[in-house]
Amino acid sequence: MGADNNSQIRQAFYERLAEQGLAPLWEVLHNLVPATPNTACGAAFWSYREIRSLLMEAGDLITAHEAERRVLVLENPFHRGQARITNSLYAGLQLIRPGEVARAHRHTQSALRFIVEGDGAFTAVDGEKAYMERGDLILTPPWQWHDHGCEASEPTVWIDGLDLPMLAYFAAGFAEPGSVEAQQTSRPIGDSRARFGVNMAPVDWRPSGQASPVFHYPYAPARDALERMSCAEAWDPVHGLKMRYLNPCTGADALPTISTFLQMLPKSFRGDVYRCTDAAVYFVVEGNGRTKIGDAQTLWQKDDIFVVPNWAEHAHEADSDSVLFSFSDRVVHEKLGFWREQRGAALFLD
Ligand code: GTQ
Repeated sequence: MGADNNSQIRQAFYERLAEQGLAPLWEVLHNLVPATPNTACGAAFWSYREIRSLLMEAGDLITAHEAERRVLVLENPFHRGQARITNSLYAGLQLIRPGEVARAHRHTQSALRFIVEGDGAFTAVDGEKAYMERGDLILTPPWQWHDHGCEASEPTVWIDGLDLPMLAYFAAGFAEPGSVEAQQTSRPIGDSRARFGVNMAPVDWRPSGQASPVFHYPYAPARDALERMSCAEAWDPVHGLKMRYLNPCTGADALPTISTFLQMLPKSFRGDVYRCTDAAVYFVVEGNGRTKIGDAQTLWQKDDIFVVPNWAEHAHEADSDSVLFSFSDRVVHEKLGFWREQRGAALFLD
């Protein structure tokens, strides 16, 4: 009776506080300062094989011109209606049909493209075109003009990864439409790679800005690097062989807000349990297997997309030689000093 009375008095007090723009911290303290990360993000999975026809249908319903970007957003069911795949990142599948152009624009958000199918589409970034093939990674650093087009006879599909929710959180997004559909190129194809992509840089050049001056990371040399490394059989018990795409001129992550990775898991790999503070989006470039996430497991095969949430205990297993591309906001956690990881088979017993 006394307790009820007390709670009624408190409630009345809270209402008077609210009128003054005040709230009692003690009611929410443990949610605000949780012992371990609290995330709305949950595990999610898309079978490319199952959703491809919907993307092609979108191609019949709307032109790239009308849509500006013809994209099906990969919306995490745990973030329904929020156009995000994790707390901080957006992802989508973009379709460009032969002859189409997705018009030039620029924004302060960083973007990556990872090519799923089609050879012969291009992205132009700040005056330089790159032709894209399956498995290539293309970066659009903040505030750089970019347009996409397809000169091939087959449609091209890629995964878009952007830091849209992050910039929305900071309310720091700016965008500007281009004055033309496709930008004029001012440098030949391969120019940035020639200048910055072979472990050299022009003699008096100094980095300005944080993004990599190389914006096209082709699959073939990355795949070859993993293949060569695999000969040493120094597999990491959690990650197999996992490489991070870097800005070759600074050694930092290739984008200022999104980390990007390519990893190889050999046939029969059974990874140790692991968790880390960044939630990651995975794309299966090659192979098949499963990722155990908490008590559940995600079965994956070539072209599938899945999410491992923040601080979720997980372990990768491969049934055939597999290559996974992934991206996350790890670089931000690291820069700000709160990235954490934990390894070990005991984790699931917590
Ligand atoms: O290609 O610039 O999926 O601005 C979402 C927003 C792609 C792009 C998206 C964008 C883009």
